[in-house]
Amino acid sequence: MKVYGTYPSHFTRKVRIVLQELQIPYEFSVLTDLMAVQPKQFANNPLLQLPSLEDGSRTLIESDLICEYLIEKYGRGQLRVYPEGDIVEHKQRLAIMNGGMDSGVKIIRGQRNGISPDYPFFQQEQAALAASLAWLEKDLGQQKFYGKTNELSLLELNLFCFLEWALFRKMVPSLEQYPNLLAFLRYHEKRPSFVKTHPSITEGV
Ligand SMILES: N[C@@H](CCC(=O)N[C@@H](CS)C(=O)NCC(=O)O)C(=O)O
Repeated sequence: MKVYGTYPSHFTRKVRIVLQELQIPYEFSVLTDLMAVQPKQFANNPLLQLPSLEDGSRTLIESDLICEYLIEKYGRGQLRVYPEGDIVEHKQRLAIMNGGMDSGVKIIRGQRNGISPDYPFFQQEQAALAASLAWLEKDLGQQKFYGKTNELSLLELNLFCFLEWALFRKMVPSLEQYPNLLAFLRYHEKRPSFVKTHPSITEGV
């Protein structure tokens, strides 16, 4: 099993957490030229994005699809894709988390390319990121899990990766204005698979 990505990438981190949780050994190949324009420089991802996963003869892109594939193929019930409950509501949550993370990626790509953050484009992305956090804050309430059985699913994992990345990349100065999200982060932050994959750690798997 081989994962292509970068250490700070929140999308890559989701896959690394699932692999840790399922105790699947893997090789981590770090992509270094993020300005490259050939799919082959992104492990053949035609969208020039990361992560991607190689499992035998199969290559997959899209972090959620990869996580879902791993959980369904290797999970033996340890992790859930979605919690029990209303699947439409869960998919909407996931879309808002991913949308906020995408806004963050656009902002970082602008910075990397030396484009002024004063452009309305980036201000809109920043506003979308903040609005996604506000939506998630209200939706989560005081829950620490989205399902009643307190099992880790793709939703908690996504939210956690989004929040720690937003702080790490200084997309938000703190989570003080989002007390529910802050409490959620504090509740989960000692989980070994989360600790081992913090975006500041740039070695190991
Ligand atoms: N929907 C994709 C999004 C992947 C994505 O945007 N990845 C970022 C890294 S976190 C990326 O490839 N950015 C290109 C870059 O940084 O140049 C997924 O879930 O895998």
